[in-house]
Amino acid sequence: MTHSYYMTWILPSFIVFCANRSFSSNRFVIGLTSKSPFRTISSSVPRIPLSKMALSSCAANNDLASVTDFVRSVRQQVVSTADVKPSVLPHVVIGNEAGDADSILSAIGLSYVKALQNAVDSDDNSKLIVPVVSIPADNLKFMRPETTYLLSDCAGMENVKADVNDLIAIDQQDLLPKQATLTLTDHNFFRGKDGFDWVVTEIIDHHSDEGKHTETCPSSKRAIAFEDSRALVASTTTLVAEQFYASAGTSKMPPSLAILLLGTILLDSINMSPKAGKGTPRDEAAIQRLMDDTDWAQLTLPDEILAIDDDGKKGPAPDTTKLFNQLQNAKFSPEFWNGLTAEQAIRMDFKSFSIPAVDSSSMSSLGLGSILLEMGHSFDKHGSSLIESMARVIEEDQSELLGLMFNTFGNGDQKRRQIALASYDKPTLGKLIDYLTVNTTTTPDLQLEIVHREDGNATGGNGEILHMIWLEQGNVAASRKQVAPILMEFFQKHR
Ligand SMILES: [Mn+2]
Repeated sequence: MTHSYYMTWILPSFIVFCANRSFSSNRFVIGLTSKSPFRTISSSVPRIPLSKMALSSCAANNDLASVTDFVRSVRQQVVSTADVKPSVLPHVVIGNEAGDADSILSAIGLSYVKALQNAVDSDDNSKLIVPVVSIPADNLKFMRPETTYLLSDCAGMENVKADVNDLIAIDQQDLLPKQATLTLTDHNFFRGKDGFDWVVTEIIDHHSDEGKHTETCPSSKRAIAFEDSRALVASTTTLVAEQFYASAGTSKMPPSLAILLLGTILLDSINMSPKAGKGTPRDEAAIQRLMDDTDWAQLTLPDEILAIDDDGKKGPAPDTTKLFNQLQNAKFSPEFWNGLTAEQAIRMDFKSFSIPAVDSSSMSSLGLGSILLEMGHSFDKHGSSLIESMARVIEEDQSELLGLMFNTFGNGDQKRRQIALASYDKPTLGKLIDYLTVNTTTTPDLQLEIVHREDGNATGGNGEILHMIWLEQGNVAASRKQVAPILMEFFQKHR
């Protein structure tokens, strides 16, 4: 009881006290709603600088000192207030269901930025902001090596792989608020969660806008950096960095947050490789500012990613190429991918999309998984179990189509993409393949070439035959962000 009292009252009060004391004359929050997130970070909105003194005098003792302290205190508050009906609805921030580094770290990063901003905005300091990991807790621990490297090795969240850690994941039902408002990061359509009343009120994303949640999330609250079939930023974490700097004045970003954002932007932009065609000037500007404008000496980074200064000595700052290579190697590690079962590999980075069904009154879905191995190698390695798993996933999800996108790197930034499409509906699959390969008018042209057709004898529970086509994708720059809308368009218009 005393513990609960302390957590529910004293802790928030302390933050309020701290905020009022240190920041009341230094308002640095300009307000999320009052400006376009598409504006560049050199926005001309007048700012009142938050002095470093003010930041450190408060940060020394409260839960906003680092991203790790922040998530720990959020979890403690959630645990201790589980039975208390809040006077203000908690606000959940969550990434997409595939749960890549961008989804998980943009949600954590944006929550922390919002909390930092609220701490100096005395009108709105009572709101509990809860970042939620969008995949099951065990998946993060065991199946996201690049994300756990950033969180534990770089940002100091040491217990990230422990059974009880500081984060809250989507399958930890007891810890999730039953009622909440919601910010979606790295996606813009939340399909809902059984038993939970969550209302989307804000979107921060870089995917094609599916036009959902418009009643509760009007255009002024939709920061969707996607135009003309292209993402305007490679990473949602670039948008998070922009939001921080747009209201921070001269105050520096806590280095524990800076390293999470920096690592994710490097991963998503393929270290700003021009050949990969992902990174944009906004990503470049964010990387520059994170590198130049962070007090790296406050953070102890792993030796293997440290930059070497002019004297040939390792300094406290990260080397962007070393950091990128470390993360990329963790993510694409063949040992890691070869260690997964066929179904784990399919579900590892998986998204499903709603499409109108044949009778056009109901909806069905298409699923798209991303596998970081070569396609032929994957089918050889798993043999029939990969095809059987594909059949099972199609049945479980009641999908019309399952696509597996195989994505590998050769030496340097040599990229290769392949797609395997599978469906029980042979005529529709045939039409789709024609749509994609014969006189195609899709934007962009995926430059697909058929390499193999198979009418698999992986009969599922219903005894039907699974039809499958393997394709080589010549346009190696086109990721799921481009491929998914093309497939959706086919099902909407041409079936
Ligand atoms: Mn993303």
